[in-house]
Amino acid sequence: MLEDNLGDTICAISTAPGEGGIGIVRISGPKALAIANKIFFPAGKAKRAEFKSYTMHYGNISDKGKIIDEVILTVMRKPKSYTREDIVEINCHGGIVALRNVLGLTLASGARLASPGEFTKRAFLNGRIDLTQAEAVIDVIRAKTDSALKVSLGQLSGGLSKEISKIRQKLLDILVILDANIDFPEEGIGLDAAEISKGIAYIDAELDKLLDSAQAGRVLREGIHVVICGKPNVGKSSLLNALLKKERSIVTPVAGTTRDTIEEIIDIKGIPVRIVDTAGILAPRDLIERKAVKRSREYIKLADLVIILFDASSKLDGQDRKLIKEVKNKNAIAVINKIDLKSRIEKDQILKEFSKVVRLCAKSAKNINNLEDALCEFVFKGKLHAPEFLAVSNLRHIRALRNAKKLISQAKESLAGKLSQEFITQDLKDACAYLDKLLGKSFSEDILDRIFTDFCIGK
Ligand SMILES: Nc1nc2c(ncn2[C@@H]2O[C@H](COP(=O)(O)OP(=O)(O)OP(=O)(O)O)[C@@H](O)[C@H]2O)c(=O)[nH]1
Ligand SMILES: [Mg+2]
Repeated sequence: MLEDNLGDTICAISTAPGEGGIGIVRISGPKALAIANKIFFPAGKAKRAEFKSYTMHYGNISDKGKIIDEVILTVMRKPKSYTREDIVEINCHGGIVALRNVLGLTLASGARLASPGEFTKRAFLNGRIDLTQAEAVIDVIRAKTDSALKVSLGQLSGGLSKEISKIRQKLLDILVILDANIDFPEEGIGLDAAEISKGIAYIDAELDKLLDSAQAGRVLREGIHVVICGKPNVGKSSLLNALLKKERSIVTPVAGTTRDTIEEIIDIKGIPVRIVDTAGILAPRDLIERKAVKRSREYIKLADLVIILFDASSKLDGQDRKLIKEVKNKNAIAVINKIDLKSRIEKDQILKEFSKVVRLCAKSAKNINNLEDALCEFVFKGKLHAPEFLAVSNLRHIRALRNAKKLISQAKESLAGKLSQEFITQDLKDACAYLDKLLGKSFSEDILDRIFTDFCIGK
C-alpha cells in the first residue's frame, strides 16, 4: 500500500544496492532542505540555508559532530524538480554502510522511507507528468535494447499522451455538438450527422493506428520468448551460441549434451529475445533426462515462437516427425542446419509443414542473418520497422484503447442505424472515460498501487 501523504518528506537510496563509485540518497518534500541543513556541513564558508536551486555543494554529513560520510549535495528547489517538491540528493561514497548510515540519519531527522515509485508517483500527483509518462519511467529503466528504449523515451516525453489527447479532444468536440442538440433542440442547431460521422471515423482510424502498433510495442517492452527445439545433436546449442555470438552453451558431438534448459536475452535487430536452448532428448534414460524433457515441453508450450531445428545431413526420422507434431499449433520457424554437409534431408516435406524455412550453418554462423530476418519479420509483420516509431507497449494502455475502440464502433453503428442520439452520446462519453483513465485524468488508488509497486524504491 502506498502512502499518499504529500505533506510527508520522503527519502530513499536511489542507486542500485552493492558497491559502486557513488551512491545517492534522495530526499523529497517540504522538509528536504531543513533536513539537509541539519545533517550537512559544507566545506568553506557557504551558508547552508541559502542553497540555490540547481547548485552542488561539497562537505560532510555529520551526526552530533561525528562525520558519517564526505559527500556532494545537490539541491533542486520546487517546482522545478523531478517531484515538483524540494529535492536534495546526497552523493555519498557508494558503499552500503555509508549509504545506510546517511539514510538512517535522514530518517531520524524527520523524513520517512519512500515506497517503491513514490518519487515518480509524486511527479504524477503534482501534475508534472501524466500517468503514461510515469509508467514510461520504469520502461526506460528496464529497456533491454535501443529500440525498446526509444519507444519508452517517446512515451516519457509525452508522445503517446499527445496522440491520445488529440483523440480525446476530438471526442469532446463531437460531444459538444451532440449536447447542444439535446439541450436546445428548439433552437434548430440540428444534428450535423455528416460532421459527427466524419469525426467518429477519424477517431476510429486513429485508435486503429495506435492499436496496430501494440504488437510491436509489446514485443519491444516485454521481449519475445523463443525456444529452440530439435532432436539430439542437430545443433541447437551451436545455434544459440551463433545467435549470441559467444560460447554460452556446451557443444559436443555427443547426443544429449544439453541436459537442462539454458536461457539468455539477445538483442536481435532491436528486439529483446529471450531465447532458450532445450535438451534434445526424446526418450529419457533417467530421472534427470525425464525432468529435462518435461521442462523443454513446458518451455515450448509457453513460447511465442519455436525454432525447430533439422539436420540437413540426415533423413527425417521418427524423432523429427514427433517434434513436428508437437509444435503443430505453435508459431514456428523451421531451420535446416549443417548445410555445409552433404544434403540428405527431404526438404520438400519441411517446406510443406512450415511456412518459414531457413537454411544455415550454425557452426560457422553462415546465414544466421537469414534467421534474424525471419524473426524480425515474425515480430513486425513487414510493418513498423523503424525504431523511431511511437508504439503502445503497455497492456493497460492497450486494454483501454481496445475498450474505447469497441465503443466507437458501436457509436458508428448507432449513427448508421439512425438510433437515438442518446445512445451515441453515451458511447462517446464512455470511450472518453477510458481515455481519461489511460492518461490518469481520472484514477483510483488501486490503479496507482498496481502501477507504482512495480517500481524500484528510490525512483
Ligand atoms: N558440420 C556441422 N556440424 C555442426 C553444425 N552445427 C552443429 N554441429 C555439430 O553438431 C554437434 C552437435 O551440436 P550441438 O550444438 O551440441 O547440438 P545440440 O542439438 O545442442 O545437441 P544436444 O544438446 O545433445 O541435444 C557438434 O559436434 C557440433 O559441432 C553445422 O552447422 N555443421
Ligand atoms: Mg545442446
